Amino acid sequence: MRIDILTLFPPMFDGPLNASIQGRAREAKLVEIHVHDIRDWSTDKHNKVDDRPFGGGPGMVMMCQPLHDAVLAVEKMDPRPAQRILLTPQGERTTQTMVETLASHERLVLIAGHYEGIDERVIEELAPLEVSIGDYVLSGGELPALVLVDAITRLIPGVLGHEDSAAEDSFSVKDGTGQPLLDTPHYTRPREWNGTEVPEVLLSGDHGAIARWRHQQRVDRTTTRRPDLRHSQPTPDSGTSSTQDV
Ligand code: 9D3
Repeated sequence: MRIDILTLFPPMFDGPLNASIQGRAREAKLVEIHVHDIRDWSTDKHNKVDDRPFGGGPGMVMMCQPLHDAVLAVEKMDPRPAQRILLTPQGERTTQTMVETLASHERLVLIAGHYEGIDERVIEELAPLEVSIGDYVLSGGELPALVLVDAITRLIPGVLGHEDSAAEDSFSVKDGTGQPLLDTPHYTRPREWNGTEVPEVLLSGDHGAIARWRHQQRVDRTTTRRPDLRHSQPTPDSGTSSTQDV
C-alpha cells in the first residue's frame, strides 16, 4: 500500500510516522508513506497558497491551484489509481468499518487542510471522499490524517507484532449478532495491589470459564459505557449486577 499525504506542515508528520509501529511498518516496506508540501506547487511568486474569502469573514481560504496541481502531480508518481481523501469537519465520521474499507485500497492520497476552509471548486473538481475523525474542533487536518494512517496501517498483515491483536480489539470483537464490543479488563502481577485482588477466575486455569467471563465483561462494559453500540438499550439495572460468578 502507498499513502501520500498533502499538507502545508510536513514537519507535523516527522515524529509520528517514524516512531513505533508506523516506523517499523515503513522500514519493513509493508507500507510506503510520502509527505508532500502543497506550497511546492504554488505558481505564485511568493509561494502563496491561501487568500481572503469572497463575501468576507474570518481567516483565509486555501486556493484551488496549488492543491489541484499537487494532487495531480503526486498521483502521477505511481501508476495505481488512488482513493482521494480530504480530512474535513464536514466529512463522514470515521468508523472502524470505514477504516477497513480504506485499508483495502492499494493507494491513498490524503489531503490535510489548515485554514478556515478550502475553495469549494477544487473540492468539487477532485471529488475526494470527505472524512472527519469526530465532532470536536481541531486546528487542521494533519492530526486527523495521522489518525487515519495509524488506524489503516495497523490492519496491514505483518504490521502488528502480535497477529491476533487487531482481531481482538474493541470494535473488532463482535457479539453473537455481529455488534462490536469493547475490550475486556486486563490484569497483571501482583495478584493483590493496593488492597484489590485480581478477579479469581483469571487465576483458575479454566480457559473456558475465563473466555466466558471475558465475553460477559465485554458485553456488560459495552452496555453501560457505550449503549449507542448495543441494539437493545440498557435496562436501569444493567451493569450494576456482579459478573464475578458468571
Ligand atoms: C472554528 C472554525 N470552524 C468554523 C465553523 C471551521 C473549521 C475549519 C477548520 C473547523 C476546524 C477546522 C480544522 N479541522 C480540520 O481540518 C479537521 C477536523 C476537525 O477539526 N475535527 C475532526 N475531524 C477533522 S478532519 C479535519
